[in-house]
Amino acid sequence: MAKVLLVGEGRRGKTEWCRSVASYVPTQGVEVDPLRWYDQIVKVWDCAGVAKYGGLRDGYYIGANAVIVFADNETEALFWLNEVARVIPNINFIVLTRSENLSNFTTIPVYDKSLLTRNQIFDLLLA
Ligand SMILES: Nc1nc2c(ncn2[C@@H]2O[C@H](COP(=O)(O)OP(=O)(O)OP(=O)(O)O)[C@@H](O)[C@H]2O)c(=O)[nH]1
Ligand SMILES: [Mg+2]
Repeated sequence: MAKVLLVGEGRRGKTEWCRSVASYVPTQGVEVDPLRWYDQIVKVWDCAGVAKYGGLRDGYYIGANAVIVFADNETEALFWLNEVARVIPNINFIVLTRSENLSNFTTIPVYDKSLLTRNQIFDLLLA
C-alpha cells in the first residue's frame, strides 16, 4: 500500500484537499486518510504545518513513497521538500499551489491545485 505525505505551512489547504472543511482547524500531529486510487487504497498522511502542532514530524515521513507539497511560494516549497528529503532522499514529489501563485515559482515545476484530480496526482506520483 502506497504512503503519500501532505506537507506545507499551516492553512495551505492540505486537509481541505482530503475533504471539504467549512472552517480552518489546524491539524495536530498527523491525520491519516485512506483515499481510493482506482482499485487501491493510498494512505495519505496529512501532516501539521503549524510548528507547535508538528509533533513527531520526522517520524511521520518514514516509509513514504511520495509527497505532495502545498505552498504559496518557492521558498516554502523548497523548505518542505528539504524537510522531507532529510528523511527520504529522492522522494517523488509534486508541488501544488493556487493559480494566482504560479508565477512565484521559477525553478521547480508546480501545478495549479484546482486543476488536477486526486487520481491524476496519484498517477503522477505512484504510477
Ligand atoms: N494561503 C493559502 N490559503 C489556503 C490555500 N488553500 C486553502 N487555503 C485556506 O486554508 C484554509 C484550509 O486550510 P486547511 O486545509 O485546514 O489547512 P492545512 O494546510 O491542513 O493546515 P495545517 O493543518 O495547519 O497544517 C481555508 O480557510 C482556505 O481558504 C492556499 O493554497 N494558500
Ligand atoms: Mg491540516
